Amino acid sequence: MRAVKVLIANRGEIAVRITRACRELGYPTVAVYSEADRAALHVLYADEAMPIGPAPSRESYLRVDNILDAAKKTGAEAIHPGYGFLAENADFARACRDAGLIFIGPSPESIEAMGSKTESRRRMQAAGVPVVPGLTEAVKSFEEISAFARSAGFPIMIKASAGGGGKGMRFVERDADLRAAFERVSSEAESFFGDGSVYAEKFVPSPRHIEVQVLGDQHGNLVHFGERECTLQRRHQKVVEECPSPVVDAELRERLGAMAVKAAAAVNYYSAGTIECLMSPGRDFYFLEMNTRLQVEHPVTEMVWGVDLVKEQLRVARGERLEIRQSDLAPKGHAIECRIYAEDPSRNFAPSPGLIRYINLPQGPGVRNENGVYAGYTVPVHYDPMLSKLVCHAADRGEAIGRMRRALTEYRVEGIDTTIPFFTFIMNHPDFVAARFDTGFIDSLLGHADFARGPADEATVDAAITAAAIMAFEDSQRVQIPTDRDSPWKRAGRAEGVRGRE
Ligand code: MV4
Repeated sequence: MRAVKVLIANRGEIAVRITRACRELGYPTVAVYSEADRAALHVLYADEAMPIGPAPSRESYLRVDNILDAAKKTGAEAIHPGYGFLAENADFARACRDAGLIFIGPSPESIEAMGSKTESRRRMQAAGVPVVPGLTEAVKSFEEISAFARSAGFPIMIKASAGGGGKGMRFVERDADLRAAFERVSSEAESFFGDGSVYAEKFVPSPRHIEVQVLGDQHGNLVHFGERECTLQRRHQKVVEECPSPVVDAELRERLGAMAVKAAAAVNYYSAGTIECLMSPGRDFYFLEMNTRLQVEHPVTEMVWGVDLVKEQLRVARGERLEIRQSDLAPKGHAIECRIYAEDPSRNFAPSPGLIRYINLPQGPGVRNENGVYAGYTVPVHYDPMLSKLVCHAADRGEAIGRMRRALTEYRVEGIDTTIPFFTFIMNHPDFVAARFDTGFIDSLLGHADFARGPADEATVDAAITAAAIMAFEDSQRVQIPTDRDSPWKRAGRAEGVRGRE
């Protein structure tokens, strides 16, 4: 098929990642950038680059008119939205289509169907996909929520119909808290999403977040690439993802995959997408929501299942039929991803923007960096502070953890703080190694559990204790490099210490 010029309507590591896939297919690329991103890696890497506005996202990366104008000026024929920004904006997908451009993602209709939590729950229920027990229509009054709580029993979750990813939701444990929670979620939903409608679900205790990768073409063919374990989250932000899940066996994987394909088929899905589920400790799983885009954590699936999801997106966007058959697919090994953020874990993950004076990325067998920065680059304050993703793949989970520990020791960033020490701490935490965790694990470690209560200073104290633990652990791992100024005895002792660790 002839090459098409692709405009990547995103920034950072994912823009670089998409540019790579385009380059491998021989497609010319156009980067777009805000004034703050003039020297960003994705701009340097693309074949062409177009400015789309001032630093604030709402004046640049969210400006549909500026992005379409850049496509027109450069003769781009396709647009890849990446994730975040406009990736799940049905109006943007429609505007691309109306401008005669290929939107590298699903149809606007699929995006819309899955954009409303109540609509998606209704569609899933009709398709025979298990949903979290609860309402499938937005309530019209407090009395409806109260009636639901009485019939279902506490605890419940009140959620915004237009919400997702943890925004606009409240855990309610008792009747006395119900009205306040209902009013809070409604007003937050109105201000966040411009839609104050809410519904309720039965609370699923100690859940795991298990998500299933699907890929469809425009001819009704759909396959799945198994599950990802995304339970390790901090304040609803995924921090460590892995594939496969340590609690899913081949039989459960087959059931999860069948459910995901059925869910995607129910909205005539094509391109890459992810079905998010809650899984109870008893391994019951329930549809939570569908992400109608490529996900941040897609590389762990790619490394285990041997697929390039972005290339597949580019192919199906042009109308090509899937050549992959489900029977050809099987997972191999285990992959773990750590999201490297410009944040200081010893200061409660305070953002740490600024000039990267030096960076050394880990290498070696089974190590993949999805990186969006370089030495000399200044991390801007305007955007999500994720710098890159470190992904390690090995034959099994134990070896993948060991490889991640080794890779993290090689990872050096000078000039700003990063979350690297936090991952060293996690990779050595006995509960992580034993896969003994649920969605509250990280927040409880740091005292921010969504359902925990207690004064803020308790959380700060916990954060300080955790930071001290991270730093103490890091010191214990630090190799003492002998220096000429040291006495020969001290040098000998240190050298012995290093040898002793081998
Ligand atoms: C839930 C739940 C328990 N029961 N719904 C959080 C973000 C959004 N994806 C939905 N979330 C949850 N919904 C019911 N009925 C627990 C969570 C939840 C969670 C889910 C997945 C991963 C991390 C989480 C952290 C806190 C709460």
